[in-house]
This record gives sequence, C-alpha cells and structure tokens, in this order.
Amino acid sequence: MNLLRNFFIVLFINGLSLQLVAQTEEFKVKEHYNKTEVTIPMRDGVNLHTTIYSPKDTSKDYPILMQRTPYSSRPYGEDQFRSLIGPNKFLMEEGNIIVYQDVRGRWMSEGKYDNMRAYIPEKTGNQTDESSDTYDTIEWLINNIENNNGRVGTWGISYPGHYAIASLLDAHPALKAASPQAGIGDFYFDDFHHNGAYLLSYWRATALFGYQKDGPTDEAWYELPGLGTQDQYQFFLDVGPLSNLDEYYREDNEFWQQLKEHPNYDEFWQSRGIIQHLEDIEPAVMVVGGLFDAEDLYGPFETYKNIEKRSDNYNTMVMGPWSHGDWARLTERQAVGNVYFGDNISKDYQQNIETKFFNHFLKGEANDNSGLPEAYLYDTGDREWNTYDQWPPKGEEKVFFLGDDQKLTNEASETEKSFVSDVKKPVPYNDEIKAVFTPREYMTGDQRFAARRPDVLIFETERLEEDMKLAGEIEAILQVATTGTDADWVVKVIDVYPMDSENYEETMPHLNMDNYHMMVRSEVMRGRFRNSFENPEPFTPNQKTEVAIKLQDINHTFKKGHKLQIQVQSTWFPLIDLNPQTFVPNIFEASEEDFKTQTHTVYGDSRIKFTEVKN
Ligand code: PG9
Repeated sequence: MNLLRNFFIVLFINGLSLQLVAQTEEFKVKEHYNKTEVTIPMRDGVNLHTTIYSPKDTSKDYPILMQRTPYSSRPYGEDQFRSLIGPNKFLMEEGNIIVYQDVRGRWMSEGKYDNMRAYIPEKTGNQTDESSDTYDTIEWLINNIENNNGRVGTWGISYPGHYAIASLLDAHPALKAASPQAGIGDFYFDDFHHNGAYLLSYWRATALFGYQKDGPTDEAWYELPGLGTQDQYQFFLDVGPLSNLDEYYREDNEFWQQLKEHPNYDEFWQSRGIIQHLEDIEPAVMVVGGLFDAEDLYGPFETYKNIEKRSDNYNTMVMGPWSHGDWARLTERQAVGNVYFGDNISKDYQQNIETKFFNHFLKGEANDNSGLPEAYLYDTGDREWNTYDQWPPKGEEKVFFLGDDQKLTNEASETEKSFVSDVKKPVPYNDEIKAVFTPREYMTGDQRFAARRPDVLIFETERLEEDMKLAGEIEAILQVATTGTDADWVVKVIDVYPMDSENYEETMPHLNMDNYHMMVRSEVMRGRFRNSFENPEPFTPNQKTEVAIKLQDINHTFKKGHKLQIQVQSTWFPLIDLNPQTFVPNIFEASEEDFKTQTHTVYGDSRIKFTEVKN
C-alpha cells in the first residue's frame, strides 16, 4: 500500500514540478522579440509614436498585428518590454509582428487630441482622421518592417476597439482582418451616456480625455479627481446639481465642457458616432464583447449588425459571459460580480476562436471557411456556448405586460401603479459602498435591495415550469405619466433564482444565491428624449405618454424553477445623474430649486418584447 501511496506522491510531485517548470519557463518577450520605437509621419506631417515588436526568428515572414490606443504604448524605451504583447499569449508565442501606436494627440505622439474624432468621408488635401492615420501607418509599416508578409490585422478593446473600427473605413488594402472588441460606437450610447442620461459614475474618467498635453510625453499630464470617500452615493447626493462639479476640474478640461454644452444628441455627438459609416466594409471582422459589459455594449452589437446589414464581407461576432475586457484575461474562474459562469472561458476563446480568426486571415486561406460560426454567444442562464447562423436569431416574439398584483401577464390591463420618485432619496444602482472609476459588477448584481423599495415597481412570472430561452433584442414600450414635466425611466430584466440555490466562491458574504435577483439586462431612457435624442420635449403633467426603450441584446435561458422579473424605476444613482423631474433646457445647468419630487405612474398596457428561441 505504501508503494502505491508513494507512487501517487511521486506522480503528484512530478506533476507539480512539471507545472512549476512550465511556469518558470514562461515566455519572455525580450528573449523572442526585438523592440524598436519609430515616429511615423502622417499625410499632414504630424508624427505618431509607434512601437514595433518583431520576432527574433527572421527565417520566415509574419503578419503585422496593430493596436492604436489613447492609453499609451508604454513601456517606452527600446530596452523596456511588455510582458504580454498582441491580442493573446498564443499569438505572441507563435510569432507575429506586434505594433502599438499612440493615437494623434496622445502620449508620445504629436498633434491635437480630438475625443472620438469624427470620420471625414470625403477627405480633401491633407485632411486627417483616425482612418487616414491608420491607412498612413499601415502604408509605412508594410514598406519599412523586415519580414512582414504584407497582411495586417487590427485589434483593440474599448477605445482601442473604436480605433479598430476606424481602421475599417477607407481601409488600406493590406488590412485583412480587424477585431474591434467592446469598441466604442458612440459616446451618446456607450460609456458616458445611455439614451441621453449622463453616466455620473464615469465622472472621474472625464479627466482622462479632457486635457490637451503640450507635446510628446511619457508622463501623464492629467490627474483623476478623488471623491475623498468610498460612499459615492452620498458624495454625489451632497454635491447636488452637476454644475457643482466644476470646482473639481480646471477650466481647460475640454471634455467636461463638451459634455455640459451638448446635453442633446446634436451635431457634436452625431458627427463623432462611427456606426453610421459602417458600409461596404472589406476586411474580415470579428466583433467581440461581453454580455455583462458595463461600458460598451451598444458599440459591439451595433458594429456587428450594421456591417451585417450594409456590407458583404466576412463578419462575425463573439459575445461571452464577460464584463469589460474579461476575455483578454486568463482568469481560470470566469465570474462577474457574485455570479460564476465557468472555468477557462477566456482562455478557450483566445486559443480556439481569436487565434483561429487571425491566423486564418493573416497566415492562412483568408476565405469564408474559417471554421468559426457566424455568431458565438454564451447562454448566461444555461452556462454554455451557442452558435447561431444569424444574429439576432430567429424565434417567436414573446410579450409580457406589466400587470396588476406585481405580475407579468400575457394581456394588457386597465391597471396602473404609482410611486413617489424622491430626488432626495434616489434608488441606488447597487448595494455596495464603493467608489468606482467606471461601473462593472452591477451588470449581474443582486436586485433585491431595489425590489423591496416602494419606488421600484416589480412585475414577475410564477416560478417557471420549464426553461424559457430569451435571445436577441429587447424593447420596453412603457405607458406612463408623471406629475412633473421630465422623468427618467429605467427597465431591468432580472433572473430570480430558486429559493435554494448554490453559492459561488464569488458571492459576497452578505448575500446568498437563494432567491438571488440577478440583473440580466437594464437600460434607461431620459424621458425628454422619448421622441428625439436631438430635440427634447417635456411631459405634460398627468398625461399618459408612451416611452420606448431599447435594451441591449441578451442570450439567456431562464431555467425551470426561476422567475423572470421586470423592475421599473425612475432614479438609478449615481450610475446616472439625477433628473430634476422638471423640464429645464440643460440638466447640466439645473439649479437646486429645479429638482422636485414627483409621482410617476406606470399603466397596465406597458409591455416588454423579447424573442423566445427554442433550444
Ligand atoms: N470605453 C472605456 C472608457 C472610455 C472612457 C472613459 C473610461 C472608460 C475604455 O476605453 O476602456
């Protein structure tokens, strides 16, 4: 028996030592790549700082994988190396030419920064935008980098994802593949605003882009204001009207001024939205995003859908159980907030999807037979991947009405439900005391703290007798009234777990997964914009009014024994700023007196439209 025990101990130790050897022999970029830093002249003479990592093995040619970023290409210095380069470690280890570029006006590049710089469709003379800067950069790279195979790919997450989208417009012929990941589509619907409501939870991040630098610099030229407390709810409640935040910023915080001067979706924002330009795209595209991404969901879904509608190039999408950027990490347990989804989900994506996409188009056949599906979406209820041959998927429309007695019904009713929306006691957007740089965990957060407030209306099914898979687009068509002349309307789609559910390692100690009210999807509509984001309109007090809200897509099975719950509320603080609930020309200029508690009403012919897909 001892012999056998010892054998297993030796096996275990060997396994462990093998693992240790593997870990101690981790890939060192400096041993496999040379690093050079160059400045590449754009057509208008502005030089952009560009960092190039080239494989030391010059016995073969490689494609170029490029990321353009406002967040710096650091570390700077040809003897300073990143520990990971490229979209993932698999592509790094197999060998590719990896390029990082500081975009115009950022960090070591010259020029003036323009936040979400507008694309100029018919450029004349030396006019530039992010697309022309990408074109000029690619032209220089393929003509100046040794051992390149003439094929280029772009990738990036979030703002770098936005620049990957920009690379698709007037694309250089050498650009064969792009993977915009959580790419910003439009700052009026991604990040800083949702349907006209300003994301107060992004306030600190405003400094990231607000200040211009004097010239190329490898040191940050801005600083992020501190709240001085973790209780951001209290901080922003005490601050009161948005104009009181001016004191935390210098006058030259351009972005803060722009946010204040453009509360409506005017030409300033419209010209900066990139989705409108997505037609006749030629490079292969793989859009990637997270179904619980609190920052950029509009961008990835709209990028994929608009390319699909208006181009005939190779265009695919991957949406996993991720929060912002999770898919680029190698966390073994994939969880968002309290909710665990599975192991090695991002590693499998990197190895078997992302690497496959780039290798097919940059090193391989580069045809439609990539071996990847049209759409990969993770079912966040069933906890498994689905492949679809189209997105949104085919299915049956499933409509729920906001009925009486807190019930979701199949028929409209004459009922109505009112609540007092107290601007002195807004509904918190989560149950944590934590100041955030940008919001994240609330996307799967437990919503019981809200469900039990009188100013949050709930409507729910009975415990389901069989699985119900809701996939694709969601539209809430509310019939409402208010005693005021403005109001925000928030709709939340919630998966109510069984009364006896397993806890996860990630479940916070004060919570329990028993009866967990998991947020699946949520969205706000600032009521003044219900008919037009460009031209806001007041409500007529006490007049029944329709407010339609498009929520971002889902792919979620509500399991047998769970409930579907819809919550409706009018404050969501401080995720978004407070609506004065009195119509004023510009909420950024509202005064204390404008903020008034009002009574809102939701009528029983309000409905939520889903698509039900049979497994
Ligand atoms: N979209 C993300 C972001 C933009 C602006 C401020 C803060 C975050 C991102 O680029 O990561």
